[in-house]
Amino acid sequence: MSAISVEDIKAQSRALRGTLLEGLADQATGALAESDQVLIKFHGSYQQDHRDIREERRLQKLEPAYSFMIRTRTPGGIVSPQQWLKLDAIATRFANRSLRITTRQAFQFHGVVKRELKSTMQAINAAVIDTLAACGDVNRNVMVGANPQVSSAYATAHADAAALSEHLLPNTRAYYEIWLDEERIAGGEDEPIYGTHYLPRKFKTAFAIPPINDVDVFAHDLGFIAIIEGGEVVGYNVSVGGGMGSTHGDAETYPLLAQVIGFATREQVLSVAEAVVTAQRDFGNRAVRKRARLKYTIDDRGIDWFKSEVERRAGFALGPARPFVFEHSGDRFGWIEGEDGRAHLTLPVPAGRLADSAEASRLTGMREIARVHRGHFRLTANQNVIIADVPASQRRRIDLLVARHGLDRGVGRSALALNALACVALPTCGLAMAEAERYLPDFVARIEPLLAHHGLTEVPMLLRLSGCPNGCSRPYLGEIALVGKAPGRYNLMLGADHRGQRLNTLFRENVGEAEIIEALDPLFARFAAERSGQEGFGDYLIRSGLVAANPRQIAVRLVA
Ligand code: SRM
Ligand code: SF4
Repeated sequence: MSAISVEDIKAQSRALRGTLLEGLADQATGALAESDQVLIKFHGSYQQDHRDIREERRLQKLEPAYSFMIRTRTPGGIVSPQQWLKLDAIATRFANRSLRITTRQAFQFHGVVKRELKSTMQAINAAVIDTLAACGDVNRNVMVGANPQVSSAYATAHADAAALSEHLLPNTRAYYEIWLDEERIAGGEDEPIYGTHYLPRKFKTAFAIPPINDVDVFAHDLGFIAIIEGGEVVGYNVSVGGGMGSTHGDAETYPLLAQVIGFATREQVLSVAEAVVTAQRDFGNRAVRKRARLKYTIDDRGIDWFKSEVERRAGFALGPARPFVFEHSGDRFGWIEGEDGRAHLTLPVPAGRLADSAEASRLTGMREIARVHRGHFRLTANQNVIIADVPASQRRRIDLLVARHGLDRGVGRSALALNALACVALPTCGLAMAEAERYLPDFVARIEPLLAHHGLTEVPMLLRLSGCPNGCSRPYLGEIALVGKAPGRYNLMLGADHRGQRLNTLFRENVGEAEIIEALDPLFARFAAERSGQEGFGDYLIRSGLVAANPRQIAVRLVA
């Protein structure tokens, strides 16, 4: 990488402009300058290359097969049918004929070549969706629980999340000049929240709606846990300092769960968020990028210090945290009746990849549904999709399309397969050490006979695969997780709960498939024999002492 630091690149970027315009015009290479590769993230895109053919291209003395990934900013993962059709058309025309639902309720396009990057960005914006701040050292796409029990709570939390996402956007015209050909200004706009250097690192926010923790609220830098009284959201418990990423062999990096620091009313949400963000801006570690996330700022300085810093900046004290209960962090598949008689259909999307294959025509099927659907779509944090707000008269039509295109088919037959997450990993992710998305069907095929043998096919278990320790599928909250170490080799992590409130523990290091299956077999046998009631696999492993609790686990405070 270049000698110039990310901090300098940001500071010298003229509000995120860099030399992106010039780089896009340069047809001699499919790549951008290194500094622009940093800056383009803030615009919602990453330069990648096709890793399956990297070596072949090198031998042919060709530059790597560069292309760009583009990520949307879709707070709460909501899109209309009209938007869906436009995104589908973009995936088909400019990308690799797939729409990828991410673990943060966004869409990703893969395989967009540089000469079509601008047209693709314009097409996305023509769908009234932008990509600004979907990546980069700023507040990213804001998540919202997509599986509400109470529909009015969902609408309120979504409105608050969308307002927050807007409030924390970088204040730059660069995005509009570069991608949408809007009039150029000199740069140097006032950036009141982020300042010239933006945040030390990425920043993530989620809104959870108890009793479902589908967003894994404690995995985020900042969380808002809806407190519902009399059917209305009266405010939120605020959690800070969660994060998943770590680096193999570097004890200075580790996953941590967020801690609840108090209660804020709905009116206080923006002030609290701004106080948390600016405290991290001013105190986050800018010297060591691997230690730059808010979780380390808090771990180094203490939660009490951080809470008072936030209150000082916000100008008010947080209230005492209020009671809440999370029951699970999974999605609820199939039809669910809303309060208003409208229904919502949650469909499984294995590893979030909507594409046409021999097994299911997910891209085509969803396109056909979008053509007739009058409600909206919600992406879930578990990489699935909800066809939301369906009147009774439309249900049969949607059911027929679901059946015709195999949209209700998961990656396997077990409850474990239905709840599985897998990050993208190879071939596009530049950081992948092992397969994840592409390995999921094979691993499920290996583990399902084992589950069947022990009578556990119907028992929900959270399986999470990540191609490296960065943890994009939030693997450290998996009851069973595989974290990539090398091709075909993983760290096997066990013992998280199914509510997103306990981290798992390293159980076997750097093992292949056979050793993973061998390690799980006796644990499944014991679990099947000794399970107490509806106890989860992770809870059982910790209770029985078969797996030791993660020493970094901070008890998630349910009530202050
Ligand atoms: Fe992630 C980097 C994909 C959610 C932690 N993540 C990446 C990159 C951009 C690789 C890179 O930097 O070159 C991956 C692109 C792969 C590709 O080809 O598409 C990538 N991350 C993803 C997605 C698409 C995974 C998925 O299968 O859905 C998710 C996109 C979310 C979105 O819409 O914004 C995604 N990433 C996450 C999550 C989960 C979450 O946020 O809830 C995490 C763990 C939570 C956290 O941030 O602590 C996560 N991604 C990382 C990290 C480690 C950050 C750290 O603190 O160390 C990296 C590497 C980095 O930032 O240096 C990373
Ligand atoms: Fe890539 Fe690692 Fe994230 Fe998977 S966990 S998408 S391999 S960075």
